[in-house]
This record gives sequence, structure tokens and C-alpha cells, in this order.
Amino acid sequence: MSLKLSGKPCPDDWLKTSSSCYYFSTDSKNWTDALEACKAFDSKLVEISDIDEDNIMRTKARNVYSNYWIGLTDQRDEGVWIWSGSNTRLTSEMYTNWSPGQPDDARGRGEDCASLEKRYSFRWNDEECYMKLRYVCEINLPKS
Ligand SMILES: [Ca+2]
Ligand SMILES: [Ca+2]
Repeated sequence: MSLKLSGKPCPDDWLKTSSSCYYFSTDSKNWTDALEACKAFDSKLVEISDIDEDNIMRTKARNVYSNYWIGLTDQRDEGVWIWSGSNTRLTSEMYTNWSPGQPDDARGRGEDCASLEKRYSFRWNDEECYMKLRYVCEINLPKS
């Protein structure tokens, strides 16, 4: 399925801000399936680039009281975090909001996909990618 915007800034039922449209899923998927679901909407798993965007995500997650996948992964190269949608490597100059002690690649098998984690006040956590969580898709709007 491919949503066509047909002149509208955002698909119906997506949250619109000045820079993006967001879809907060009500279903739960593993990280890879969540990525594919966003692609099917011609969107990406959300890429959080500043505190304002992070606050929008955390407020929604807090209200629903659910974890959400975001677009960060270190599946390819352990410890190298990539925003999957734009294939951008996360650098120390870029905005992050990891919970203290995260990412910890915990649980033996490793944790390679990032989520907003309710146990950590919806700050970022690395989690096992096969876990089924809700997810946030994003469409960047053209800069006006
Ligand atoms: Ca990892
Ligand atoms: Ca973790």
C-alpha cells in the first residue's frame, strides 16, 4: 500500500508539525517489520533530530504509555548507530536522549534497535530488535 499525499501536507490521521508528519502505530511489530511498514507509507521510522521533536515523541508515548521503536540501529556494526531513514551515522555533535547507562547492548544476544522506553521516562534505550513494539513513522515536509 502506498499513500499518495494528493496535495495534502500529511495523510489523514497523521500528526502534522511545521517540518514533518508522524504516524504513531497502534499495532506492534519487530523493528525490521516496523521499518517496512513505514516504507509502505512512503515514510521512514522516525528520525529524532532535536529536543522539540523528541518532546513530541515522548509526550505521545507517555500519553499512550507504550514503548515505540525509533529509526536508530547498530545492527550492521556494533556501537555504530545509524538513523536508518537517511542512513546517517549518529555522531557526538548530534542530538541524542539515551537514558543513563544506555545503550548497553544488554541481554547477551545484544540490543541493536532503539526505542522510547517507558521504564526510562521514554528516553532512548537499545532493545532486542525482534521485540514487538509500537513504532513511529515520519515524513519530512519540504522546507518552506
Ligand atoms: Ca548493539
Ligand atoms: Ca538497553
